[in-house]
Amino acid sequence: MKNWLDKTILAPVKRRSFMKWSTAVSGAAMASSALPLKAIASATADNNVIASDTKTTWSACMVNCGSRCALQVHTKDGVITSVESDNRGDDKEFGQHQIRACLRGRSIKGRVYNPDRLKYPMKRVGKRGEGRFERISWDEAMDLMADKLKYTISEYGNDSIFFTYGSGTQGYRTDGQHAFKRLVNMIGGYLGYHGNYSWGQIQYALPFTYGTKKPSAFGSYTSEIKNAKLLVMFGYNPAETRMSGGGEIYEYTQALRESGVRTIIIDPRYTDTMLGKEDEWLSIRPGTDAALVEAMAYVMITENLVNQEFLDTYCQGFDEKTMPAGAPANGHYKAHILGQGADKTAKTPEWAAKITGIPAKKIIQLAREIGTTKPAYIVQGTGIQRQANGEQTTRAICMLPILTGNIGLPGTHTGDMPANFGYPVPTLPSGSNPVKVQIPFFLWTDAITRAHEMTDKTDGLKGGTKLENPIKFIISYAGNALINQHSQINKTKEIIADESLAEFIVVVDNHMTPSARYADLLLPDVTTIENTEVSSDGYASGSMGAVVPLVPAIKPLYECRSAYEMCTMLAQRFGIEEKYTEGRTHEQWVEHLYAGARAKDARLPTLEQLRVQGPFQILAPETGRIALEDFRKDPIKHALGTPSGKIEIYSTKLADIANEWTLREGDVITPLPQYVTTWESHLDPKTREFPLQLVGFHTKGRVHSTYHNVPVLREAVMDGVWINPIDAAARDIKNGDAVRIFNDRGETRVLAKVTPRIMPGVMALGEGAWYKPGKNGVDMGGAINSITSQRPTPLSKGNPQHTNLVEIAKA
Ligand SMILES: Nc1nc2c(c(=O)[nH]1)N[C@H]1C(S)=C(S)[C@@H](COP(=O)(O)OP(=O)(O)OC[C@H]3O[C@@H](n4cnc5c(=O)[nH]c(N)nc54)[C@H](O)[C@@H]3O)O[C@H]1N2
Ligand SMILES: Nc1nc2c(c(=O)[nH]1)N[C@H]1C(S)=C(S)[C@@H](COP(=O)(O)OP(=O)(O)OC[C@H]3O[C@@H](n4cnc5c(=O)[nH]c(N)nc54)[C@H](O)[C@@H]3O)O[C@H]1N2
Ligand code: SF4
Ligand SMILES: [Mo]
Repeated sequence: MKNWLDKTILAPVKRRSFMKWSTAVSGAAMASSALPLKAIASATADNNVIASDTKTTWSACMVNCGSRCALQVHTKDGVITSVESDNRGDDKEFGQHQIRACLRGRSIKGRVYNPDRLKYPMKRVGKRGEGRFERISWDEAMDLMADKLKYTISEYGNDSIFFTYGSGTQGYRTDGQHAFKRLVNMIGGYLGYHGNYSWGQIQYALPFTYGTKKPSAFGSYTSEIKNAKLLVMFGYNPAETRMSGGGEIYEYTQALRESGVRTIIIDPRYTDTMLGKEDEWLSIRPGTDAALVEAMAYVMITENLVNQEFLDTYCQGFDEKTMPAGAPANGHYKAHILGQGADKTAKTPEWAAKITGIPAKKIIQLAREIGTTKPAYIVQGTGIQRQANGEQTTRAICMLPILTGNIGLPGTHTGDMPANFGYPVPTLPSGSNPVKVQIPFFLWTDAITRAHEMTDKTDGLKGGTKLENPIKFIISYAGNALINQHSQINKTKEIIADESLAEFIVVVDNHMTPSARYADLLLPDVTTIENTEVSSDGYASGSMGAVVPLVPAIKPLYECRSAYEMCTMLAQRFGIEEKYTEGRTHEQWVEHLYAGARAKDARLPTLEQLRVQGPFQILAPETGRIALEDFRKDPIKHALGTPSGKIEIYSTKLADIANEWTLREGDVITPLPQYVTTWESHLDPKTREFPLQLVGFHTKGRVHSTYHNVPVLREAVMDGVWINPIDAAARDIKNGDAVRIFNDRGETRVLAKVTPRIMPGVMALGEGAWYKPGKNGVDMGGAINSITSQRPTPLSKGNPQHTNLVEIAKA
C-alpha cells in the first residue's frame, strides 16, 4: 500500500521537499502539511470502497487555452494511474479527428495530486496577504461567507460585490462561475465587467469598423486559408497558443498542407508557428504594426493597388466621395496617408521604417505583394492589441483586407482573429443581474480605490453613468487575477492588502496560488477530474465543434466540494435553497440540461453513450464560413451594424467619442485607424533609463498561471526571458544567466534565454509564472506582472500588458 501511494501520489512532492514546500506557502499549508499522509490515506481509503479495480473515464482539460481536449483518465482502486489523450479512430477524416491533448493536459495528474492543493476550507489568521490560515469546517465557512455577504449588501449594496476575472474552468456549463453567478443574481446581483484580458481591445474597437451584427467575430475559419494565395499573420501564433489536436493549429496546418500558400508572419519573436514553415518572418518593433500598415497603404495608393470599386461601394471614409456629412475636410484616410491630413505627414515607407524597424524596401515589396495577390487571408493574434495603442493597431491591420477588397470572398478574412465554430452546449441558467452598471474588466482595482470618480466618459463604464459604491466584497473563482494575472502586482498588492478598502475576499481554487494568499476565506474546489459535466469544444476549435463528457474519475480529494455544492449551502443560508436548486443535484442538472439539448438535436447520442464513446464531434455548416460573404454579395440587404451600414474606415461614433470623453494626458482616440505613439513606446523619453521593450507571450509551458506548479512542465519549457545576443553582449549576459528585469514599477528575477529569435531592442517573457515575493518587493518568480502597468488603453480601458519599458542586468 505505502509503495504505490509513494509512487502515484507523492511523486510530485519529492521534487520539492515537504520542508521547502511548507516554508514556501507558509502557515496555510503548514496546517495541512502536518497531516498530508494521513489525509491522503483517508481520502484514498474512502475511494477504495467505491472503486472497482481499474477503470477508464472520459474527462477534459478545462483551462483557458481556447481548446477543450479530451482526456482518458485511467484509475486503479480510486487513484489516477495515468492520463491519456484522445486516441480514437484512425484520425484521418477531418471532423472526426482526434482532439489530442498537449503536454499540459497530459500532465493534469500533477495538478490533481499536487502539494499546493487546497484541502479544507480555511480562514485567514495573520495579516491579509501574509498567507497564514486556519482550518475551519464547511459549516463555519459557509456561515462566514453568508454573513459577510448579508452585511455587505445591507451596508453598501449589491453593486459593491465583484467577481474578479477567472478563466481556470472555462469549460464548465453547469458549475463554476455559472453556479456562483446564479446564486448572487438571486440575492440582488453584483457589479459586472465588460470585456476581458484576452481580446478586450479588439472586441471594443472592431465594431466601430465592421458593426455589431452577427457574426460577431468578423472572421473566416482558418480552413479558408486553403483557398488563399497569400497568408499574412500579425502576431498570430497558433502553434503555441492553440495547441489542441482539435483546434486552430490542426486546421491551420491542414490548410497549409493542402495549399502550400505563401506565408508571411509579422512578430517581434520568431515563434513556433514559424519554425521553418513560414516563407518570411518580419520582426517588428512592438506597438508599431499600424505604422507598417499605413506605409503599405501609401504604396498601394500611390501605385494604384487599392481596390477603388470596393472602397466606393462598401466603405465609408476612404476618400472625399464617401465621407459622412459634417466630417472635417481632408479627414479621410487617403488624405491622412498622403500627408494632407491634420498631421501633414506623408506615411511613406521611409517614415515607417524608422518606427517599425522594417526596411523601407521591404515595406514596398510587401505592399506590392499584398496589393497584387488575390485572394489574401490576413489575420491578427491578440498579442498586438495587448498594447497601449491596441485599439488603433487592431483596426489598422483590418485596413489591409479593406484596401485590397480581400473581404467576403473564398480565401479571404477580415483581418480580425479567425472564427471558430462552437456547438452550443446548454448552461445552468444564471438569471439576469439586477445591477446594470459595468466597469471595464481591467479597472477593478480603480473601482476599489476611486469608484466615486469613475464615469462612463472618464473610465468607460457601461450600463450606467457612474458608480454608487466602491468594491467591498471580492469573489475570485478559478482566477489568479487578484495578484498574478492583473498588471502591476506591487500596486495591486497594496490595494488589496488594505482591509478598509475591499473588506472581504473569498478565493475558490484548487491550489494555494499567489492570489489565494490574499483571501480572507479559502474554499477548496474539486478539480475537473473529480467533477461531472457535459462541456463544449472551447472557443478555438476551428470549424469543428464538440460535445465533451466529463465523468468523475476519482472521488473528491480531501474535503473539496464543487461550486454548485458550495452555492447550495449558501442558498440555504439565504432561505432560497429550493429556488436555487429547483430540487436538482449537480448531476441532475447535467442530465436535465442534456436531455433538453437532445430533444432539440437528434444527432446527439444519449448521455450514457456519450460518456462511453467520448466527445461527439460536429462540423460547422458549409455556409457562413467566410466572413461578410453576404455583405459582399448584397451590401444593402446585408448592411453592417455601423451607423452607415458600411465598413467605416472613418468612424462617426469614434469621432463623437473623441469629442465627448475626458482622456488622460497623452491618450488619443481618432476616427481613422492610425499609428499613435504612446507612453512606454520606443520613442518615450523613459528609454534613457529603461531602453528595452518587454512583451509578454502565452507560453506552451502552462496556461496563464495554471499548470505552472507541475514540475515536469517546468523542466520541459524553460522559463527564460528572450534577449537578442546584441543586447545580451552589451550587458555581459550569457545564456542561462540569472538576470533581473526592472523598471519604475517593479523587478522580477528569471533566467536569460539569449537568442536571435527575438529582435534587438526587444525582450519577451512568457506570462503566468507564479509571483514569489522576495525582499523589497522584488519578485523571485519571473512573473511579468511585477513590471506591467495599470494604466489602461485609451478607448476600451483595457490591458496594455505587452507595453513595457525595462532594463535588464545580471542578478
Ligand atoms: N500555451 C498557451 N496557450 C494559450 C494560453 C496560454 O496561456 N498558454 N492562453 C490562451 C488565451 S486566454 C489567449 S487570450 C490566447 C492569447 O493568444 P495571443 O494573444 O495570440 O498570444 P500572445 O502570446 O500574447 O501574443 C501572440 C504573439 O504576438 C506577439 N506580439 C506582441 N506584441 C506584438 C506587436 O506589437 N506586434 C506584433 N506583430 N506582434 C506582437 C508576441 O510576440 C506573440 O508571439 O492564447 C491562448 N492559448
Ligand atoms: N502580463 C500579462 N498578463 C496577462 C496576460 C498576458 O498576456 N500578459 N494574459 C491575460 C489573459 S489573455 C488572460 S485570459 C488572463 C488569465 O487569467 P486567469 O483567468 O486568472 O487564468 P489563470 O492564471 O490560469 O488562473 C486560473 C486559476 O484557476 C484555478 N483553477 C484551475 N482549475 C480549477 C478548478 O477546477 N476550480 C477552481 N476553483 N479553480 C481552478 C487555477 O489554479 C488558477 O489559479 O491573464 C491575463 N494576464
Ligand atoms: S492546455 Fe489546451 S491544448 Fe493543452 S490539453 Fe489543455 S485544452 Fe488541450
Ligand atoms: Mo486570454
